[in-house]
Amino acid sequence: YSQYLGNGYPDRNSNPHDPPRILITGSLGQLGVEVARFLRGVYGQENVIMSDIIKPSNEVFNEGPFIFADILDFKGLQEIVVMHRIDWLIHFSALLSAIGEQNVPLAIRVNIEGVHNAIELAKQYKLKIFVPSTIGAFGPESPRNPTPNVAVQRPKTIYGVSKVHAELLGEYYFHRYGLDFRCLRFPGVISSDPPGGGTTDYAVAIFHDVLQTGRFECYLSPDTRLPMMYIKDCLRALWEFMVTPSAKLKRRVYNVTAMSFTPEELAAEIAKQVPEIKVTYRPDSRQLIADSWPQVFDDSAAREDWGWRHEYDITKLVTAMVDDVSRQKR
Ligand code: AKB
Repeated sequence: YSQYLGNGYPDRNSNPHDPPRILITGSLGQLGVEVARFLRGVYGQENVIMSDIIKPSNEVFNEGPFIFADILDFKGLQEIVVMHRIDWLIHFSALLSAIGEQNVPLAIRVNIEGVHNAIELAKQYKLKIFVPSTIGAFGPESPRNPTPNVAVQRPKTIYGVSKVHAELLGEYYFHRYGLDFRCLRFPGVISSDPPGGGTTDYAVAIFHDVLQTGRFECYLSPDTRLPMMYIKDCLRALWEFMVTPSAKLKRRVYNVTAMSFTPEELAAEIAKQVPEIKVTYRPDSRQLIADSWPQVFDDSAAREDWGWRHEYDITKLVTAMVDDVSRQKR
């Protein structure tokens, strides 16, 4: 009857396995597949369980455990944690910045109700929990160049509002219940997997379009500077942060980044490797979002406290992406 006894679940739930058993929610988004591959490489295929409410490709399904999990179904999540003996929860389910504006009620459910469930679940079962935040958790009143770890946060998207909420709720659960909540504010993450519904997505789409057609129409103006990071740096940041002993962390939420560039600068760098590309600019509503976000992200706290170092600058990023996307198209 332990489940009826309030907060205290049996001790065996609080003895994490070695290696940890990890559940990834929303794992078919931009980061999930890559994070699962990375963590399976470290902890073993069977110990990393991908989940989502949509159907995976055969390739993803055959790579390791995949289950259905609806982040809005708390009982279903409890069952998964119990039956799969989960130790870490990596909570990716979220509607991103641009798509969130198109369906605010859904974004509130997925991003806010979803994070309530994830954090409460982690508390009940003593899971270590990672929730990504974003440059989008800042707004026009925040210092934009650079944006320090602690600054005014008045985001103007529902995505940003939900991420500030997640940061604060996670910190609250840490102080109130000792929950091992960890959160990185990521910049735009660039990988060959298609993102969906973000404002920084242009920096991925440009590679696919120019390698296929030689052309790209950018929905941001040429001088829109945003912080960015290559997927390999993102995966390493997440993992290094997760394995840092709690005592070393001076905070639960850290800015991380690798570089900042504008569409024009990225196009110029790509042109060094893919000659005769043509990039045109037609800003749309995503411009307003980008104009309210940090231009340069100050991640010195992550560098000092747990040794964060990026590896990919813009030149290395472009070489890697041209290679990744060309291989995908072959
Ligand atoms: C988005 O553009 O919405 C995301 C992000 C920066 O959080 N990629």
